[in-house]
Amino acid sequence: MRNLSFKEIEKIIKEAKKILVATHQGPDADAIGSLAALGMYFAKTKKQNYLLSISGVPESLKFIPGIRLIKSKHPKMPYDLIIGLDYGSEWRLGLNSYFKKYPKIPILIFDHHPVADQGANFGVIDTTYSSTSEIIYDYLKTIKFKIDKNIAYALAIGILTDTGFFKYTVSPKPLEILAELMKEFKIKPVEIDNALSGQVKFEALKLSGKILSRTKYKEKGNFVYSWFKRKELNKHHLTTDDLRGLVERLRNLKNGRFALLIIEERQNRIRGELRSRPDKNYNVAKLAQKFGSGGGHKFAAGFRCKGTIDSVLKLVSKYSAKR
Ligand SMILES: [Mn+2]
Repeated sequence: MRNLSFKEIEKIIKEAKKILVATHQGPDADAIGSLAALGMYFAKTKKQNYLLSISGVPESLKFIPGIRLIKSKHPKMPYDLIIGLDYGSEWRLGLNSYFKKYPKIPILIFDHHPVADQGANFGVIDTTYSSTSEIIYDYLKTIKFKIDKNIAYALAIGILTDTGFFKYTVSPKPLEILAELMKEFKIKPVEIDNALSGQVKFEALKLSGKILSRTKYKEKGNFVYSWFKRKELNKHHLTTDDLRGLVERLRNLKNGRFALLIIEERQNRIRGELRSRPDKNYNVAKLAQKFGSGGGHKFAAGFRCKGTIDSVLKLVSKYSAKR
């Protein structure tokens, strides 16, 4: 993996005739925001492109401009260049069979996750960025591309959500960028907050209450946790997207060094969500990595594995007990 300047990246993009842009499975607002923004940039510069989010666009993110350009199926033909966004590990792009079919396509990356197994040839991997959307903003600014209101809006959503509306950032830079977008394009963070957080379904709120009432403190490992099963969601016609923010409620607890939410996706299939905070200073990304398919950031990470709610709980307390 070769780190490139934005000028070098501009050249690579210019030289590619057609570009496949992909973001990670189970996309969040930064993944979709940066993907949509690049798509709108390519539309304006008349660059042939294919925008891919293998898990589609979650219902809650369908207000982001440009999402109608995003597809959820592998393209049928080879591209000159693949751009990977925000993905941390290669498998999270969901492109394995495409990579096998076309192994020679170079991969350009824009990512603010730590260097891991991204499998990229070149690009930007830089954890000092708050979000991939902030990297894209910097890129477009550096190459002097004039962004429009829709691109500004998509990037603002990524920056706002990945910084938790500036709660997680130690750098003033994302805040300065947002201030610029607000001045120039009349972007309103409160509108974005309402669109993201103000659409909770009645049944989702009630089920969240039930799940939160199961919360326990685990002494071995010193953490708090709760759990739910996909079946419970199905019963109320809900998706995991309807319950987002739940693990943040656990993180807000005074107790424990970190919070764990265990989700039984189907029999013998578990997803874990992990959160910590700067004042608790526990690196959940390192913990998630012990599960092989896990990864993320220092204070927000996740993993998938085989097992039951109980067996995963035991593993997490074992991994976190010895430091
Ligand atoms: Mn991100």
